[in-house]
Amino acid sequence: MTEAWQEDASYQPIPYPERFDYPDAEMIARAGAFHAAMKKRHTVREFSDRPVPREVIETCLLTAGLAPNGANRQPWHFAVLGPGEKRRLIRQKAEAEEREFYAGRAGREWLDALKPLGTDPAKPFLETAPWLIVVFAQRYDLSPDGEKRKNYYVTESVGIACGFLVTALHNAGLVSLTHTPSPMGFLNQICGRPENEKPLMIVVAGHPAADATIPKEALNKKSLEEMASFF
Ligand code: IYR
Repeated sequence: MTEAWQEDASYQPIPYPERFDYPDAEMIARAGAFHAAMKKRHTVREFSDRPVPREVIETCLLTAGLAPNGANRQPWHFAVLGPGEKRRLIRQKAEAEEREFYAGRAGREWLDALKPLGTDPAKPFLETAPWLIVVFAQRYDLSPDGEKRKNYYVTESVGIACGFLVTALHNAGLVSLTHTPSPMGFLNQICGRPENEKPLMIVVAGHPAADATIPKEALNKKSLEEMASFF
């Protein structure tokens, strides 16, 4: 007997559009070349105000939108802000939260963990960098008549999209910072986003300041033995 889940007209398989079939040696070389390229990616906290064409950001967002995701619901929204008044407000609100966080709300253990990164409540990059991308996760869809439709694996999906975005920005020659003021509910109001969307992070994008630094700690990466096991 055919069960309902075995057959559905909405399922229309098409041939896999692209075959690579690289020889093993070429795969190994390509994997190594990509690792070397990604090893040059570093989170930066000091941004230049040098402008970046909007088209670069648009294309990187299209790349983010290619991320694998739950039931292909693509449960993300990117609110993109160039310099302006909204950015001043975001900085004000974020720094107010961060001052409390660093003054003790985080707790001793968390603050100790952050010491090697040298972070503090000052977030000038929220105004300096040419672009802020506020990433929202759509916990459910809302139809115009207010009906809710559930989304799936929302945090995982949007997290992967952020990974694609950060990788695409790096590939374009830009630097980024994934910034997470906490709590960040104020972002809904400033970006005019509905209640079904939860801000997940701000991706700050641009060029590094001339005197930009990275914490030495950032070079401390786990070895393969430390982070993987093969069976
Ligand atoms: N959101 C704070 C604190 C912070 C937390 C973690 I975990 C970091 O990896 C970095 C910073 C801030 O932006 O300063």
